[in-house]
Amino acid sequence: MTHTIHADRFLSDLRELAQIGATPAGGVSRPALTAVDREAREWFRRKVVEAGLEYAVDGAGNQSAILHSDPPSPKRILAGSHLDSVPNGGRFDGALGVLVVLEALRALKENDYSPPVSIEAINFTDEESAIMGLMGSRAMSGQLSASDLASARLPQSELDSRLAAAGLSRESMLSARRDNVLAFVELHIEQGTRLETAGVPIGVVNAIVGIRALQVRLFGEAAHAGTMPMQLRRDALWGAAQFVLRARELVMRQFTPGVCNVGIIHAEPGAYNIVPAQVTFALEFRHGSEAEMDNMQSELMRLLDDCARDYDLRAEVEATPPVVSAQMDEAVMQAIERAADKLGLSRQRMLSFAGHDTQNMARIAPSAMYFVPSVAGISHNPNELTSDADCVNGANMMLGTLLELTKQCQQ
Ligand code: HGY
Ligand code: MN
Ligand code: MN
Repeated sequence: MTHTIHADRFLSDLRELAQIGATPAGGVSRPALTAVDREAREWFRRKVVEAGLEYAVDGAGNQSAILHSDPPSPKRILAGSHLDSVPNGGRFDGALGVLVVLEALRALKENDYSPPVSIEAINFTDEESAIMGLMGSRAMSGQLSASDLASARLPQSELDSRLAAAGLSRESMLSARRDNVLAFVELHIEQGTRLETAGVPIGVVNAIVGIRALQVRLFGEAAHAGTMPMQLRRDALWGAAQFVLRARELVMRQFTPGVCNVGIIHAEPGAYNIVPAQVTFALEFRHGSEAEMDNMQSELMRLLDDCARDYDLRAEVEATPPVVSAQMDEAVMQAIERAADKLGLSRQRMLSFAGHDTQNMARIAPSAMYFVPSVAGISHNPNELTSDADCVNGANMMLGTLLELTKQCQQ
């Protein structure tokens, strides 16, 4: 049986979904469990029901579209990604990975294909860091704790209201662990330039970096910005600014290919004429090796102490839940590679510097993922773009990979 997806329908769904939370510059803004993310989730539920697939949602809000075996198998093959986005992000990050599975399951169902095991398309809750990042897959893999929720990246009252609005609770979040996953696979845009530069249409991910995120506070002293002599100031922003630039130098000099980022910074009390008394910033760093991440963390904290001392400041650091690096499963990678070979698509193995739900799923099932190219590597930006041809490749690859995985599960 030759299966192919319905490219027009698939691309039309991708465009339709991009209207939900659309931004003027052509991207999307769908922060996890806000009204616009809930609108996207409802859109997905309607598409699942229209396709005649079974719809389900777990205690963490992870949505499923299920193509059942006959009879429905207790163990399942899962595949998916996320519909939430970063603020002012692109319309492909996550969304493409959910829709390719929905389209693959629709095509299989329309071909009256009855899989040997039930197959689920998944939309994971809060993959981006609106709440904590990778929250839905953290819950499904049994790693989510009450303390993770207590150290979420938004006020606790906002967390509770977003959960309640989605029909969830802290208790339900902690009940979502699954132990019936036979294999997991995810398609994602590369969000980098390696595939485009190499002219290769498929990247087979063999490992995903670990990510650590710290909230840093530097405390100095508010003073009059006109009368306080420069040499007597305890300016918290001077310490923060020096840290940000020296952290960049340290990581580029000592920890390549690791990376670091300060994506949020806030000075208080925040006035033209007051020396900043306190600065809060979000520090994130990534590496493929946990041991190197440990070294990065101790060197960055040493640097922070030096910068605090230079301006007579006090530093406080609060960790948010880390994401551990993950190796991908060889058999699942080979299933992806067989699918690429059958489609005549060249491929290369590569490390992912973006975090993905797959690295959590790898804790409970053989997992792997594959990339399609991003134009100019642009992502987390409304100009994010993947060509229609590469999107259709991604969908046909998902169909082929799922067929390879069901064969593997029969053996
Ligand atoms: O930040 C990441 O790597 C992913 O986009 N959540
Ligand atoms: Mn992202
Ligand atoms: Mn993503």
